[in-house]
Amino acid sequence: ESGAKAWLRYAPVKLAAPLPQRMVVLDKAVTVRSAAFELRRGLLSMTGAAPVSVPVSGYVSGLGLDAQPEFVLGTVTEVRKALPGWHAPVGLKLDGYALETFRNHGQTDLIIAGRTPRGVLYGTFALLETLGEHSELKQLQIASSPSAPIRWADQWDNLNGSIERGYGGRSIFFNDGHVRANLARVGQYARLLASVGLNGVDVNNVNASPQMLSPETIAGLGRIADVMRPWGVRVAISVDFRSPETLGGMKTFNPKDPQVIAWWRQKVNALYQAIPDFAGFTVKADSEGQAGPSQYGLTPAAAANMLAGLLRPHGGVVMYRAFVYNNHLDWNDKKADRARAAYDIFHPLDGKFASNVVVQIKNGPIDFQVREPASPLYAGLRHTNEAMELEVTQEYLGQARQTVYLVPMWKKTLDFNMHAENRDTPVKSIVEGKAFHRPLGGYAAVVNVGLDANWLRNPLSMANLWGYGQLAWNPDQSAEEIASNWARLTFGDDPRIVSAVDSILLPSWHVYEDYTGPLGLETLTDITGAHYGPAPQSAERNGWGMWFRATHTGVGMDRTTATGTGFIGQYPPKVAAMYESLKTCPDDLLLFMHHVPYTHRLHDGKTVIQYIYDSHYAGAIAAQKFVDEWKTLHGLIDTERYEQVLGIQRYQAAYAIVWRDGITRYFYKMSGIADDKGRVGHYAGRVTGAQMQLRGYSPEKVTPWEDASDGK
Ligand code: BDP
Repeated sequence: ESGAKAWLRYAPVKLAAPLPQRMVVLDKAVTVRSAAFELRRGLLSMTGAAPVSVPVSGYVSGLGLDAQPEFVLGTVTEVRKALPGWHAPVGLKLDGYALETFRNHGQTDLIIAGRTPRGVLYGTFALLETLGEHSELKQLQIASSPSAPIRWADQWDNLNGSIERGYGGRSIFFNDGHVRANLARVGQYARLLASVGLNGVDVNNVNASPQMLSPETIAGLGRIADVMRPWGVRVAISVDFRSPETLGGMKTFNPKDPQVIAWWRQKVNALYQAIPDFAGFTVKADSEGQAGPSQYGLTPAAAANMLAGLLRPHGGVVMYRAFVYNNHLDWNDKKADRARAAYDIFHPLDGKFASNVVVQIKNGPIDFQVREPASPLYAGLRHTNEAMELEVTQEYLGQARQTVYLVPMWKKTLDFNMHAENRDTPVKSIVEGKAFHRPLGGYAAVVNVGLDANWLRNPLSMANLWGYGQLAWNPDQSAEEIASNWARLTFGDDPRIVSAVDSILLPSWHVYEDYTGPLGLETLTDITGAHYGPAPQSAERNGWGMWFRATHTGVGMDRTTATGTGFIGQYPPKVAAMYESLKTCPDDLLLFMHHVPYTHRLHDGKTVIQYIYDSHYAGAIAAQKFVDEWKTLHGLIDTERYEQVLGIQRYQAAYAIVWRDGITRYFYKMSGIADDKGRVGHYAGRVTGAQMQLRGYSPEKVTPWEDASDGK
């Protein structure tokens, strides 16, 4: 198997009870037609028989359906008309669905009813998933609604076909400066996203090309939208705020300038001509070299509201990214702190954003590191719509070469109680709009699938895309249940398969953290290039601010209000108090919040330096165990995926040692404190390249030194 089908393999099931042989489709909407198509396709594959579509006889005259067991698909309104005895569950939200068995004329019908046509599609996927997981559909009584209206996948695709931080091949949307002629993969991607309830895709890089707004690209975007629409997935694009200048040839891009506004209006109108259900813009401005309103002394609110005003009449939104910071910070300035930036800039603007602006906030205050606290900005905006930005593509987290299941990490942020207004306000309740009664909100995750047959290259990485969709729909699900369901649908429901896959996925985030950057050190990788591999020196002493301030005596960023950057003071009082005190600050974020001596003792009495050594060794051993776990699947799953993952796990096991040695030697050199187990710096039996007899090669000094053996 190539992995192209992902979790939609529809493997044969042994049916516990017969299913209806007929299907009535009560709605002509395109997403309902997709639902009917999917139901037939799924059931044919799983049970060997697809239900026959029967005409909607009798229903028009209000007589109800005939006395045969049937799948009944339609919006709640249509189903009620067809089956007057049926009552829709109360409280279904937009895009929500009901799955119910219903006694009708002595027969049992299976109702798939959506609040909207899109809900019918989600209900159908849910029904097929239930069948795949349990082999039966007895006594269905399910009502389910998404947690929030915005559930997007973002792609950082460039018009030339490359993908920024993409590891699964080239763009499925673009090539050579144009929208691809063949968009078959786009349709398949939309189907995959719909199957987990995702409803929008921003198709291009946040570092956007102005050419996204050229007439030719807009026409191409129209074709993309046509292919995704049957799956209920709307198109959005990222825009470069400087476009009126670069593309429009104007002398300014000032958002207050009437001509600039007129230029954007014309672009928005052209987009809606091509795409009547266009979802909106994502904006990265004043960030990492992208121009923005600050050039004219204006705020993000001024920029966002200008665009929002043009999109509003059409039903579009602006996702304005809070990822705004100065990447030329002064390392010598002890108060400089990148983590503060989003709150410092956006908190004062709370309440100033238009109703169709959503401020899109990365899960942590820095940038998708292996462990970060929840961004304090979540509690810092109470009169502004918010969305959480996550990364499915494993940029800092092993890319497609290492297995890291991210759901437990995301859960940690979603469940984190901000104690805003001294109430229980877990982050998920804020982005969903519940905590502060916001009408709009939700989730956007950078996915970056590519042309590789299996989408993300590492087959196990697909658990992250599945998991993202699951959480965006219902953040209360557990990481364990999400992993097991994914394993069952992706590889097979043999308990040995599920347990082996779980035993790799579930600990993988901690394992990765252990052999990269534990205790809140962040990922300790190279900052200016590929973001891959151990390179702590590269993370420090540059303007990018991913610092952990290691000296010869201690380590960690002092972010306290008492002596540090004051970042901790951005949290509501209860959370701030917890982080501020060494007694209550959790060990796993200790060095994110505090600067301590290497000999500082953690809550269990171990010193910081010894913990850094031990965790790296433990992590590397755990990564090697993944290989053995995976090997238990030999013969239980298809050879193709078995071999592919085996290769990845073997590589990960080896690369974990590269990490272990790079980081432990770095801290040994910095602290001068020996590992009390005598491991660091003593590698019995190891022969480095520089020690070998070299023919045609000569040893070179390497910078940073920790990337090499003995600096050479
Ligand atoms: C960083 C990525 C960079 C993105 C940036 C962003 O390395 O490629 O452009 O985030 O989110 O993590 O804008």
